[in-house]
Amino acid sequence: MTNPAHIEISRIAEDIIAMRIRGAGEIARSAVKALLLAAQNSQTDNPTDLLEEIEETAKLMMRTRPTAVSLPNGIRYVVHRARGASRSGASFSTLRETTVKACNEFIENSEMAIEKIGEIGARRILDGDVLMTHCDSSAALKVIETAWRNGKRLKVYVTETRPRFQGRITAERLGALGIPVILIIDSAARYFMNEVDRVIVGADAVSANGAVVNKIGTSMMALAARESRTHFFVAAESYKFSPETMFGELVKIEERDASEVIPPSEIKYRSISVANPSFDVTPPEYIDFIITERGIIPPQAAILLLQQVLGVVTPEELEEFQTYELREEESI
Ligand code: RUB
Repeated sequence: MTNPAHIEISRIAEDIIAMRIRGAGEIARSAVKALLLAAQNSQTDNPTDLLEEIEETAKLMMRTRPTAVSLPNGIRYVVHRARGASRSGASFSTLRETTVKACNEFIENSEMAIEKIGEIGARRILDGDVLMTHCDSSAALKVIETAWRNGKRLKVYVTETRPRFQGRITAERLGALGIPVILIIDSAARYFMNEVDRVIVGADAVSANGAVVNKIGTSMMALAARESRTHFFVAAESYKFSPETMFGELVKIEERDASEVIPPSEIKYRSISVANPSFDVTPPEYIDFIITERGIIPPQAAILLLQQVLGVVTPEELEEFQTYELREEESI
């Protein structure tokens, strides 16, 4: 690789894999940033070669982490436009401009979406609320932060989120704003649930039936919330909704390395193995509503959001939307 941008692009891919870049929204923005780097720093002057470089970068990003649907959605947002320009005979500079514009648009829209979710979601948080959250979600935190900045007094239970302890990041972020935080172990969620008014979490993917894929442990928290009649909210930008699930595909749940759970040297017997799924699925009936940048929807309306926002209504249109085989087995 002679182009210095390629080094930066590989670094982004490695950082996503190693979770130095993490959280569904940030993963998508970083992958799109890689496409931006590829377009801006291309050393060719030929539109066909440029499109190839963009698609190669897209494929590299698609191989990083499988669950966050924001990643393929963000990549498609850009590649779809680049391909369209290329099909209509765009010159090198037009193709580059179109791609750069699409990348910037996606990144800006996604940042604006989080702000909007904060604004909308904060209206559903009441003064004096006791909240609970899991993992580290920018969208969920924005709701809490906005409510707090609007003068609502809050207390937030934050689960540490084994095995990677993203809950510590959340505790730090909320703590830095002066919000009272109680850091608890994951298995203490039910113990405290009766005290909690609202649980708010983020999402890596929302399927067409309104099921939410989020950090492992979310569904257990939803179960405990339902049992104690505690509201359960999800904060998710519309680019986390999965068009593939409209046509029967399942969201792939990432299985991470066993060493995240226990060092292999500490496993004494060969009959012991470790399972480390990184996400789980919360069924729609456990979710009160999903806060999107377009408004609050019941989870059952996920299908409508997919149809309206993404304009995907038939398998043929999905194929067009997919733009190319990004989801081939070896890439995820
Ligand atoms: C992060 C996680 C977050 C969602 C939403 O998992 O499950 O709740 O990605 O985050 P990981 P955001 O740490 O494995 O990436 O709202 O920031 O997109």
